[in-house]
Amino acid sequence: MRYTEGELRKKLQLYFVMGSNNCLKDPETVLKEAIDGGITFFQFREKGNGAKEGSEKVQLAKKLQAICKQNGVPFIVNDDLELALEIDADGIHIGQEDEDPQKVRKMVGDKILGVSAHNLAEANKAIAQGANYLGVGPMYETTTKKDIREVKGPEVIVALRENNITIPIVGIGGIQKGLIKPVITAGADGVAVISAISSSEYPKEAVKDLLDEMK
Ligand code: TZP
Ligand code: MG
Repeated sequence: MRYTEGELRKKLQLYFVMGSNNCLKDPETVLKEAIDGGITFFQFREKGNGAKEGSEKVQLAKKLQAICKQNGVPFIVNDDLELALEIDADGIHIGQEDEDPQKVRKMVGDKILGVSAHNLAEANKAIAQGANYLGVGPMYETTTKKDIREVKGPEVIVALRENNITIPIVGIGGIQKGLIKPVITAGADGVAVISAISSSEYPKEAVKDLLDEMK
């Protein structure tokens, strides 16, 4: 990996996940404002209704990647291994229904590999297969992703930590202003959010509010 585990832990503090259809405004503007507010990690997740495909998706990815690069924010691609390799992203994030992490690890070399996990068995398997961090959720109810698993709350992170899962963890799903503390207290290194930032009229202020809660 291009970061030490300790460095990655810090970078994962406020992880903004976004695609064009999550945004109220132009995605580049949203990302720039979110970076001004202080996000520490970014995932390009272009999927669902009206999501860009083919060359349009690649073009948008490149624009957002350039913004991240200028600002020292790691740029991760959701699912799309081909895209992650083509544009030389900093990493890739995959879910349980996606490609096998072991295969992805072989393809991406020392890039950051994030894997979604919902329980101890999935977490242990992901780690054995080369995950650098885990996305654990859904923490709370959300309407942003339709095919979500049962909401288990921050307790699932407590259970992972009690069972010797020590790699970096971010909580995800329904995390909004006022809901961050329980996720961090449970043992997460950070939180991953979509709508708390992307659906705000003022992404910069939204980010600052979220960061304030981590103090
Ligand atoms: N994975 C689990 S829940 C979720 C993803 C991508 C959606 C998170 O979106 P929001 O708006 O932060 O609830
Ligand atoms: Mg996926």
